[in-house]
Amino acid sequence: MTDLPHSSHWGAFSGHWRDGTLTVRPHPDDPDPSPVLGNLPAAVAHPARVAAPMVRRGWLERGPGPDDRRGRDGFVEVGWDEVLDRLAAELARVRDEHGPAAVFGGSYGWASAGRFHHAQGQLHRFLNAAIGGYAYSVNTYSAGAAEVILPRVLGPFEAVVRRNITWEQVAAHTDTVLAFGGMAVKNSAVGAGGVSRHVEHGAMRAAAARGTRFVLVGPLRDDLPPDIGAQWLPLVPGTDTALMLALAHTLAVEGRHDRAFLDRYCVGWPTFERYLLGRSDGVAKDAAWAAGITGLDAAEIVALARRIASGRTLVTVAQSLQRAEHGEQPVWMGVVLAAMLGQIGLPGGGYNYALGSLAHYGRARNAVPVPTLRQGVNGVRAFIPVARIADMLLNPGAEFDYDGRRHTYPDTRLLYWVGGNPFHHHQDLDRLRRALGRVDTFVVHEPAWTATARHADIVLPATTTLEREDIAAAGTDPLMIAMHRLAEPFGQARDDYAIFTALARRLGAEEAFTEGRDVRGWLAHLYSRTQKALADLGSPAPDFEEFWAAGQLRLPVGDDDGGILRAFRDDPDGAALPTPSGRIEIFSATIAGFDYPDCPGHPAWLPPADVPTARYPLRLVANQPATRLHSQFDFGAHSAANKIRDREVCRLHPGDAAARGIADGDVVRLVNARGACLAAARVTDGVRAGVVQLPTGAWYDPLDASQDAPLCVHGNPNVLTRDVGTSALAQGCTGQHTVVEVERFDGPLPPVRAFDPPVPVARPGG
Ligand code: PGD
Repeated sequence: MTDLPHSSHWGAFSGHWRDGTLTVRPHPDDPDPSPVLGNLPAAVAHPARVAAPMVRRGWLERGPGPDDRRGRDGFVEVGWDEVLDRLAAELARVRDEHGPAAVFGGSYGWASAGRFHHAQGQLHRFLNAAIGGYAYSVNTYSAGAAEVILPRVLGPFEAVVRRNITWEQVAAHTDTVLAFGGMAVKNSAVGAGGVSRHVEHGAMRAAAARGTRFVLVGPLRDDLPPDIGAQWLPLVPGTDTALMLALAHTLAVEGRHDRAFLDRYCVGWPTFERYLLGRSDGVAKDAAWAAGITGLDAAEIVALARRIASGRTLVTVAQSLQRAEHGEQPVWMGVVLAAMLGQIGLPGGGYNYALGSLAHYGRARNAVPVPTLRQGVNGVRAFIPVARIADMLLNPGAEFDYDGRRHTYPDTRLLYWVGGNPFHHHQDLDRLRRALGRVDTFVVHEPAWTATARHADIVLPATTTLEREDIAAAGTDPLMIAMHRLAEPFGQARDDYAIFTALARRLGAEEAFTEGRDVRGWLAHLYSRTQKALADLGSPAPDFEEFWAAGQLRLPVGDDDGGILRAFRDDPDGAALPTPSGRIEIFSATIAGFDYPDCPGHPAWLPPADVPTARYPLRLVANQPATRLHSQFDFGAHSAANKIRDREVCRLHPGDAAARGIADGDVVRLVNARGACLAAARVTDGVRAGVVQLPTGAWYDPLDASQDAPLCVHGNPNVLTRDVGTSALAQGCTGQHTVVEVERFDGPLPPVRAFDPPVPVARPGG
């Protein structure tokens, strides 16, 4: 059978059926396809798929209301008409009795590639059209701290991250890439909306071949590829700000900083310099001071400072660094360090937050807009910083700080989740379980029985992209892909769009939601915006049918002008940045005015509260997985093949393993004050001593859901992580780090049941 084009967040591909099996092939132009494509074929008909609408027995029996049995109750299979009638009635009840702010539709998550069927976009559009809006969330789990601090001190997130340094510039100009947190290829293999060519590893190789020196600062050696000759500085996790300060100190005392740049384009250097040199607090932030915090050698720190001052240097800060306590500080201090070198705005130099953290960064932008689905107007103003979800549910009406203001948590009665997996992305999962017990109704559309679906009251089976038509496109990828349908819907699964259309009909909002279009009608409509922009540019602008038949369309690429981060250097007053002062804010009067002890007016070393103890002596790094995107298709072949005895793999240093009698391949138990999980040990010197690394994404699998803080037998690190914000400024996710003990698990090994679907129970009274 013919190959049909399709796409995913981790790569464009085509699929065809042979002997009843779906075979997936990477896009032929992709020089470095992601092995994660190997997870897709299993999605078509895996037992973990949700086959029919299901309603929690207790919700059917007693109706909406708080219930701590969520996650431990049985599910009753219910027909589509009945479940849609019940859900529409419940949405109307909550809207009428409590107002739309009582519906939380933030529904964070990566969902799937495809501009039309994007799950959150569909949900938001539906809630706006059908009930007048919803309480929402701001920012992301990826970049919660950076999204708030960067616009205040340097420029808009998009300008700093996406429209800044390109990989071509690195390969052509950069002498030293100082990569805090590295630039792991597993992360840049992913880009929301789809990636047609994976270029990052090739660009790093080309740069290294020309002579670029890569310096990896971080506890894990494989956060830069092995074949680019990187220098590895394995510092203590979470101490990058101290290292940056010491580099800055050496630059300052040796007069290697660019005073002219600091005077012309920055504000606050004198105040910061007093702190750096110890004049304001009596502590000089010198290399010896930082050595005691970071575990690095003081002479090595001084040598690194001299090196970065000696040529074109690019400072990058990986997203992971700010997904931690005081996560704003390394992002801001990276800006200050680069400002001291005076190269912000020069090709291949300066500062590019998160270069190498996603496939969108370091690439040229398209010259035409890609299709987007309008979401309508949200009539509700109540919001939360995204990672404060459990706080919101546990403390309705309580006040919280965010970015200089006090806000109030809405009183959530109905929680609606599509395209995300809080039991993957949130921290302190036992607390999340308790928080979910507080709402009246929890609705989830899911292709698969994730733990989130298992905690819902109403579970509606959703199609995957493989089962529907869509358009894949991203603003920094030149290929727009016609995603053809590769499989029939699994069981009774429906598209999110079809589910919302049926609900909108029941709520009298069908026309407002659908605008009279079916799926094909929407795809052609969304495509027409790009088609018109192409025609306006004089580029080939095929009509929708031609695009669909061709399977892809190459979009023209815009000029690489570097945007405001290049242009500011030419301003006659040196004050052209969109910060309050127009300059790079080394000291921010605005942030100082907020008076937050955990985020003062200039970057600073703020010792963390969550540090190793005698009981929990190891530092856990809970980072992004290499074998799947987040938790998606964890049952797929590639993810499964990389587990050991069905468990996620954690890595630890030989010294730490030997001290605990742990051998490579042993099943271990990771434990701390919040919970425990099993994992399989990989013993390696690629991890700093004192550190254990367990990636996110293994589906939460409680041994006994009736217990508090049950053991997760599969290896989900978010049973261990802390549910606290980065600071009062950004309130971002801090899931990257915590402390644990690790011990060999010698008990009988409980089976992994995360992928077994619940067995339907009888209807109450039935
Ligand atoms: P995914 O596994 O991508 O995780 O968290 P996120 O919730 O995005 O979840 C997407 C879900 O959507 C899947 O269950 C999938 O089946 C479902 N889905 C996909 N397509 C569709 C669709 O079309 N319709 C419907 N209804 N459902 C669909 C990711 C988040 O985790 C992120 S972005 C980051 S950066 C964070 N990283 C960390 C971390 O570094 N460390 C820790 N400890 N925790 C983290 N959590 C965060």
